[in-house]
Amino acid sequence: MTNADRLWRRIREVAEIGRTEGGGVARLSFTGEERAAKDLVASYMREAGLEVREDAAGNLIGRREGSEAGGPVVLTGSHVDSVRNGGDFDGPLGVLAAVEAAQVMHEEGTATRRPLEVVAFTDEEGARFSFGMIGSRALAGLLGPNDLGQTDGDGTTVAEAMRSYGLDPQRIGDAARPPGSVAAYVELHIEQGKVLEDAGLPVGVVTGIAGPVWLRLSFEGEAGHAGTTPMGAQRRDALAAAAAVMRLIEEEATATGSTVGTVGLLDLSPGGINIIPGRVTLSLDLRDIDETVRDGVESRILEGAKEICTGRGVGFRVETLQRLAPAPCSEEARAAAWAACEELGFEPRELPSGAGHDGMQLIGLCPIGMIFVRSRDGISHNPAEWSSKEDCAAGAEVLRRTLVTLANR
Ligand code: HGY
Ligand code: MN
Ligand code: MN
Repeated sequence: MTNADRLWRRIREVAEIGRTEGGGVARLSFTGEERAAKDLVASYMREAGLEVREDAAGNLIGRREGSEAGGPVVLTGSHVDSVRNGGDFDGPLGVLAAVEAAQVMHEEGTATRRPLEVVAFTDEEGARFSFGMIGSRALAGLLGPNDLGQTDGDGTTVAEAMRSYGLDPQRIGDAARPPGSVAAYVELHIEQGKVLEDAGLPVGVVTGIAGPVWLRLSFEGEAGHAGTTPMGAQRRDALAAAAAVMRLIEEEATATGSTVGTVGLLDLSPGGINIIPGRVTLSLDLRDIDETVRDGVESRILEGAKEICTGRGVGFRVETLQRLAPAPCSEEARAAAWAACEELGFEPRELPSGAGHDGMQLIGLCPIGMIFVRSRDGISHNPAEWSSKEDCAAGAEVLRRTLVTLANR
């Protein structure tokens, strides 16, 4: 059985790496904080009897051999990078529960037919480059040396950050796993919503992952004197145009009842209390579990934005930063997790994931599964993010039993 105290101690230890003043965590990709967290997790992996290495994308991997030599591996894990002022559980819970599962198998001498690999993926969040899931994209063979030009706020590219971290971006293709080499990927993660809390349940089985589209919207107006420029046609106020588009985003996303639209980043220039904003860029994160619904909302927003900007004499440009299809969890993984919940006396509950996860990148490589742990008040990407020790241990035990089932298929 899962050692709840050991799992909880490790969660607390990792959470102290990159602690922010506000009590959150900041571990951006290819920084010292992500490096320190991976080094600590590597020490836990060795305690769990795993063979530890890092691949060409910086994914930290701990391997446990199966009774059958070779053959496809069952992969499990999550990430240890975070958003800029995130919580203690988003990512590390999945990595540490996977290490715990492997350690219990090691201690109890549980033989599995297939090998098991525990992974801490590089840069799931995309907080530094607005281009996330770098490690899982690379492992799925979706990234080459020419795909690493995205820049962070200081203008550093992914490739440059990799080099400073000791990786060779030219070799990122070496992280790719051959087709057929992975039997399944299963991740434990906090729900980051309120479904399980409202149902009074500690764990849930994920049916699928909503697909995010990330866009950068640019508005080109004309900086001008706030005092001498009359309201109306003479003003080409980029921020006023952007505000009208933000209102449209909220209206169109709300209208479907299932889509979510968020403007998380806003930048304006030149910036001054008495200057009409000349230039604005916004980020748009648009998601739905149904890709057709999501893309319909996207096209209505972009059509409306063009009309708004034309009417205001403001230029409008769109860049797509990432576009991911919703990813369904496999029947096999869902059934294995459902059975594990029943064995443990938890009422099985299925639910979709509004948040994106690394499994979305692996869906072309192998079937995926996800298990959720209850989040207090549904809060995440926030220092107040919290899951109880009991719920974390319950999720880890459901994960372990699910992994054993899939590794003996
Ligand atoms: O953005 C997401 O949904 C995830 O937390 N990376
Ligand atoms: Mn996460
Ligand atoms: Mn997250």
